[in-house]
Amino acid sequence: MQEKLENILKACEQALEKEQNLNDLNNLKAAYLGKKGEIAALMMTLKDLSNEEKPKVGKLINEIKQQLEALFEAKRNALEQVEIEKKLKSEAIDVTLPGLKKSVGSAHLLSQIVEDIEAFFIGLGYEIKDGPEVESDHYNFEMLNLEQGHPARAMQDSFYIDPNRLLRTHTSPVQARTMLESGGNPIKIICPGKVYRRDDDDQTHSHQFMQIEGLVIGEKISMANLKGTLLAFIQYFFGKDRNIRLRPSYFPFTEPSVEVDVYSEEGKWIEVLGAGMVHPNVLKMGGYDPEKVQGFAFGIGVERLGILKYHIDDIRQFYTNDIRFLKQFKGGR
Ligand code: FA5
Repeated sequence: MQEKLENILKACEQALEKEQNLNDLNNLKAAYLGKKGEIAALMMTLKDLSNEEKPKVGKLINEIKQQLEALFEAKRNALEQVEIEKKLKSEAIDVTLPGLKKSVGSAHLLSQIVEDIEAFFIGLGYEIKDGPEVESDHYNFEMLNLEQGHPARAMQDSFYIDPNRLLRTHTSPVQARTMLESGGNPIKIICPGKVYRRDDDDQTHSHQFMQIEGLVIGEKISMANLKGTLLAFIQYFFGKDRNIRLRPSYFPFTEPSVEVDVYSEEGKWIEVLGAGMVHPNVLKMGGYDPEKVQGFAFGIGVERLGILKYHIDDIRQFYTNDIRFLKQFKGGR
């Protein structure tokens, strides 16, 4: 028996030496130490031995069993170590390699301009408002004194979605929405947003552009307030030396109406916005008594201001996403 056991031990040692793989090691362990393994088989033979021999042989088998267990444990540790080292090697990072440069984006020039303008008006106590870009004919035109068939509707060629809905042609519908919301209280808001017109695209026209609407309603509001506000705004935006010119104009929702030009560095007057005193009909439809309160409103063309300030040659530069153009204005956020 002693010899048999030593042979098993030797055979196992040899088999273990060749073993390189943890899975196979488990199979080998089962063959020696498992329920149906060699040691278990020897244990089964104990019952055939005499009472005298039984404890001796039993002890011997147990000793070999313990040795075998120690051998398997040692081999398993060794193989695991090898595996860890392999993994460490394959996952090693060469920290001396040059890193990948991440390019950081920045706010689009139009967003920078809008934020700049918002900052000015917030400073004067205005609130920022929002309105839908898909607007009803009712708010885009009718509430602004432009009933169906009004000839001035032709001034703003529109993209209709169905007979009652269109992409708003200006931010002015927010005037009407805000008046109805405000329940007759004073108003001081601006509303920046996208607007859409069926204009042919050229250097100064785009079918999609941005406006910033302004609306102030209260007691004793006059044209002088409008002019003072716009002059302060233009001088904030362009610098103190700039002047503005108010030309009489026509909008159905303001009376009187003006078009505002800025004196450009090239020595020309350039139109940047439309404005006027809110028409009594518009005040009435919005729930205000034109005998008691007055208001002024304006609609700034954001791209036109940007073109003037940053000497941009073509309005389409704002929308074609040429990275060489955009990179020139990374100064903002
Ligand atoms: C209006 O849209 C009026 N709602 C403005 C207004 C508001 C008047 C409140 C009175 C009271 P107008 O169509 O002129 O007006 O447009 C206003 C500004 O938007 C223009 O001065 C111009 O700067 C800009 N604009 C107009 N059409 C285009 C276009 N196709 N592309 C780029 N900018 C444009």
